[in-house]
Order: sequence, then structure tokens, then C-alpha cells
Amino acid sequence: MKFELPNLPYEYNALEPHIDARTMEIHHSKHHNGYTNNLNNAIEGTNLEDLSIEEICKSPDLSGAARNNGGGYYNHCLFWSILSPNGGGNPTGKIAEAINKYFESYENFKNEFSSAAASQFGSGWAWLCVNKGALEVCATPNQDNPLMNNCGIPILGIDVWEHAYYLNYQNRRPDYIKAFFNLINWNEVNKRFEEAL
Ligand code: MN3
Repeated sequence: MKFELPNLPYEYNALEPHIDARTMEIHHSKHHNGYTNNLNNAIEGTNLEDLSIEEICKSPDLSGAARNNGGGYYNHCLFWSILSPNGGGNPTGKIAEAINKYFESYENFKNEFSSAAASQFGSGWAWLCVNKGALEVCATPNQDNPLMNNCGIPILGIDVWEHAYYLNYQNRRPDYIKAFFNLINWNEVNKRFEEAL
């Protein structure tokens, strides 16, 4: 399968002031585009070629360029989808109930997720996953994701590579993490949650 860079469902400047337009433009048109092209090159002529991106991530013999760029492709597709200029606020629907069940409150969830994102050393991601029906927070290095590590299906994720925030926030990763909560598209997270159950 030839993977294609998805269009963003909003303009590059739509997430300001939380994520600036220049960061979004470079992140999407350079970084995500690069992962997409490199993934296509890495899987060409291999047994991964005809698999879906989820199947590629779950493949037990995934390594090297296919792993880095397969993760990069999948992770950014998820990331753009769970952000929205109309996002933020408290979770709604089934995910709100599940967050209360597994984390006691949205505040507790925010603290746990923020702490996983802030303490990921170097580049990586923090995730909210559905693991055997339960909600869990975890973090992964580089472009790895929970599908690769068999620790659940990610339904929300934050990119903590410096390319995701450095222009606006420099070394202040915690400020970027705080701002991220103003952008979460809870409708999309709910959709992914119901599909993951
Ligand atoms: Mn990124």
C-alpha cells in the first residue's frame, strides 16, 4: 500500500495560540511528509508492503526504517485527528465516564498524562490507551507507539519531540503540554474509544 500524507482538517494557524502556524506547517509538510515518503520506500518490496498501517505497527519483525517511519506515519495521523481549534474543555460522553472510572477524575488523568509526557526523556510520545478494555497512560520513545509494544490501542497522544513545540516554547515542554489540553477533540477521542473496545 502506498501511504499518503493526510490533509489537516484545519488550517495551519487554526490551533494558535496553543500551537503556532509555522510549527504546524513544518511539522505536517516536512516531518510527517518525510515519514510518509520514507515509510513507502522502506516497505517497498517487503512483506509489509500490502499491510494496513495498524498491521505494520503490530508486525512482530518490525525494525529499522519501517519501524521509525511507520510509527511516524501512524502517530502523526492520530495526533492531527485528536486536535481541534474547537477542542479542549472537559471530556464528554463515554470517555468521560471511563476516565472517571480508571483515573477517578479528569484532573487526575491530566496529571498522570502530563507527567508521562513531561518525563519521557528525549523524543517520544505519551498516550492514553485502551488495554484489554481498561484505560491506561503510557509513554514510548522515538516514533514507537503502544501497538508496537502490545500495550493497547492508543486513542489520544501527544508528540513531545522538540519539533512539535520548540519554536514557540523552546525548552518549556510543560507549558506546551498544558496548552495541548485546550485542543483535545473529545468527539474524535470518543470515536476511537468506542472502536477500541
Ligand atoms: Mn512529530
